[in-house]
Amino acid sequence: MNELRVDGDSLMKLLSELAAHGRSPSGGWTRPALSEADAAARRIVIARLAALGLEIRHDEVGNLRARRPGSDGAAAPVWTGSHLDSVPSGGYLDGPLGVAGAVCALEALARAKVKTRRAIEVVVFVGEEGSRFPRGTIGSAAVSGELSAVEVLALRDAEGVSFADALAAYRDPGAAIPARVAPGEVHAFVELHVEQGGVLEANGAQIGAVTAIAGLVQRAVTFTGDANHAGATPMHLRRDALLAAAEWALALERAAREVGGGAVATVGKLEVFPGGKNIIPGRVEAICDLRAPDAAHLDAVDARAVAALQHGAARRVAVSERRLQRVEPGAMDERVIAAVERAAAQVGLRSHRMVSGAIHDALHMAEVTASSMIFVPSVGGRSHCPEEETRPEHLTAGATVLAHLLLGLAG
Ligand code: HGY
Ligand code: MN
Ligand code: MN
Repeated sequence: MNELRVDGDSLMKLLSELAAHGRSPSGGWTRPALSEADAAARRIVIARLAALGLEIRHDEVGNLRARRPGSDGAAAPVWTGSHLDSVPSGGYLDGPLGVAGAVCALEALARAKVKTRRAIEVVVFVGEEGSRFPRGTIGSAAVSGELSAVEVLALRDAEGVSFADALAAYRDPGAAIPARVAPGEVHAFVELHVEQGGVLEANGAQIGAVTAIAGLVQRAVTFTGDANHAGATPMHLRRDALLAAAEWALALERAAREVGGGAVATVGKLEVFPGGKNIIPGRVEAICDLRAPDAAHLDAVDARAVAALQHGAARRVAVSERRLQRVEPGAMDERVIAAVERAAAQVGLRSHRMVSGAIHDALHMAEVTASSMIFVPSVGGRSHCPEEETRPEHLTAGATVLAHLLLGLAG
């Protein structure tokens, strides 16, 4: 059914409508989970899906669940979707492409007058980025059961606002359905997403078929020294919290390079207190983000990160740390990976099998159903920054592959 094609203009128009919410004065997009910008973008998606006649529901943690019925009501549905929340000053495609692509893929199925045997559900997962609340992939972790709804609703942001109170921003009408999905309740899951790296560009491929997703550990560390006068305190008397943190960050870089196997380490968030230009830093709050494609390398880089905290002692700086999150790496399902490759071939596109270094909701969905992802190339391999971009023809190609894949999986 080669006439099954997504309308590229409609996809770009929907992406720009979503991008109108959450523009950041510092450039890019800042759309925290459950913020008014997040809720506004979600209402646009609801309107488009309702116009297609889908049954619109929401679950107890705020995941949106829009259902296109199939001819066999007893058959487990196929799910597709992604997230709308962003990192601070991020891009406009990370998340929204998977949501807008799903909307446009279902519009293409409707235009082609396709009735599938299985229902298809479009899911907008809440709080994937972990930028507002202490952890990420919140909505999909509630679906897989890694988090209970009670645990999610009790999460608090930096201002002390509970997830439960923030959820009111969505103003979802009616009763919520349970978030937890048991294995077998969903036939398959597929997420369309920008690659966020440079592998597809380097291989000249338009479509990525994701075989596995890296795991992650995030730790919050506090370095406590002495705030003191920058001019009157001799170097040998200092307990400089920032220098201890700096040595730790450099030790993390060494650890990732030496552990290898695709391990990476980042200190993306670091705050200096009291923060005066003429005060020796008394306290530093830092968060590290460690990733690896398999548990052994993730354990190795995490162990090195914890061991490197002893740098503080050499400077008489006290160090305390707590783990914020650990997400296990996960393999995607061969049946769905092959279906991605078939769908790409159906529309004449070259696909490339690859591992995702970024975390996605598909990682939790893989715990309850056969899952994989469709990647499209990121220009210059850039993401989580205002420069995030993908060529329109690749965006449309990815959504068209999704339409063919959904038709194939839903039967
Ligand atoms: O951090 C990640 O990999 C994803 O963007 N949340
Ligand atoms: Mn992201
Ligand atoms: Mn994402």
